[in-house]
Amino acid sequence: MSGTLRFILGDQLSRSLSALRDIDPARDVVLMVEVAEETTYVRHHVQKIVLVLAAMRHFAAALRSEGITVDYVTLDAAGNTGSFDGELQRAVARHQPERVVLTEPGEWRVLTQARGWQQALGLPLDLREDDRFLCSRAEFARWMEGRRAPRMEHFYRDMRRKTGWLMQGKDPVGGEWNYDPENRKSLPKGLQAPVRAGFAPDAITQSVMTLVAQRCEGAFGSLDTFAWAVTRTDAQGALAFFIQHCLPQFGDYQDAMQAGSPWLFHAVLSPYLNIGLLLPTEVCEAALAAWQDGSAPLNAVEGFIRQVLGWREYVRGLYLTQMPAYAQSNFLGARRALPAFFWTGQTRLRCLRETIGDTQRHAYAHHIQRLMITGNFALLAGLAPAEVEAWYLGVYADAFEWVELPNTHGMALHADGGLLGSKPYAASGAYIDRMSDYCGACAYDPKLKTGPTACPFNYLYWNFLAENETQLGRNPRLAMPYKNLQKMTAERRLQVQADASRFLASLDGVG
Ligand code: DLZ
Ligand code: SF4
Repeated sequence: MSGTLRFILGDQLSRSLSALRDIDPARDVVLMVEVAEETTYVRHHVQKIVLVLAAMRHFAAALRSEGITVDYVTLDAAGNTGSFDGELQRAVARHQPERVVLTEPGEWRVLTQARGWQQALGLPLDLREDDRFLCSRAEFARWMEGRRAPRMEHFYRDMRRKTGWLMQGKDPVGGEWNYDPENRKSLPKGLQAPVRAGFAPDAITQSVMTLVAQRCEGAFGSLDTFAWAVTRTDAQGALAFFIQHCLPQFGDYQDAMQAGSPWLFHAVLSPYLNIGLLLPTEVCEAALAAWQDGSAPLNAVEGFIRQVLGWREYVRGLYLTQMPAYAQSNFLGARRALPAFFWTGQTRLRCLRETIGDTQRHAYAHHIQRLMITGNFALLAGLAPAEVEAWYLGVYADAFEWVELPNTHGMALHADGGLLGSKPYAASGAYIDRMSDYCGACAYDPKLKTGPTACPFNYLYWNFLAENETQLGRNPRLAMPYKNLQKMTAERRLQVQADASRFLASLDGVG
């Protein structure tokens, strides 16, 4: 072959991808490979594996229907070496291309591998920027220059100015940049979230399900509830559903939690954005159009735009500029092993049982469940960041390290010492009781502060503050809780410590 080998990874399923832009169907070959290494580098949810592989197969079919030659290696293909390195080597031997083109992998682990491919293959490698993001790598690096305490809110405002989204001249529409204070309502009794039908697996997806069930025995979670979109058309359907049925109330109930309802009014578009079936610009433009035609209020649309234009771009920028050192920090010195119930869901703490149950059933939990239930628990219990991060990276359909790591390591665990968030998101049972319906049917009582039936989040919260006083005591955003800790009687402090020690010591046994 005298053309180019274009290697497309499982989260690069966009027709506008930089590696496909100048394709010559007469001379070039697209390479896509299903490899065991990508399914096992962390223990994955079985639905995440199926989502990626089924979407890859559908994307390959769409390229072929355009007349593009796709060399597609399935997980069970004879001779499959099980790794990107091995499969690229084999494909180069098969096709003898002039060069290889690849869009930069999103995960540091794979980017590092890719940087070695030119030498390993003895061929020119054109490693192109992933320009599906709204802020380029260089633009973010420039934005970071000279900032000692970078903050998402400042970045977000600059991105609003750059795109002109929700702007009136130099000012934000409505007078505020951020409507978060309006977005913290608990769910009124009787309010029903929209029913999501999901997408029934077609023959291609079903064959992936059979293959994955056979080959990925150690994977987590259930497969019989698989209902993800695996094509761009269906992902666009999911976007339309969100805009019409969920966006109007998305803002109001963004922080609310309800047993058995991981979706509520959330977009649930992150898996599609993160594997490339949808692009950030189109989802933002759809939300803006809903605001313009009056079908969704400003607090909802601004909240959504902030997630995609602000937060998503910001965490990626931080990841790219801070790796690989970022993953190594452990500001609070947290060392406890991940309790087994993160994998089984078997715990008496109902909020955790429900959140982990949602995760098992759907490879999804919404961001407040991830931050304020599992994340908050991991923070308060002092779980080792690397173990918690591997869990989040594996179990969520939308988790790729560039987005998962800053959210877990930085925002949830404060392991980066405050680079991402200015304070740890620590909360006691009162917050969970206010924002959810979990506590009513729990074995523990959120109103009790100490003793065997007290909500563990209550004493773990004070124990966490006491144990981390050296690191956190001077944080101005924690001034109030530390003042309250100081006011606590010695007797109460001892009780908190005793309750916390008993609970933590028995984590795997009693939970
Ligand atoms: C997540 C995933 C899985 C489970 N399997 C594959 C695969 O077999 N082939 C592939 O190209 N990509 C897969 N992926 C997505 C990759 O892990 C993802 O592209 C890289 O981590 C990005 O750096
Ligand atoms: Fe969770 Fe505590 Fe409420 Fe139980 S009482 S659901 S452990 S917050």
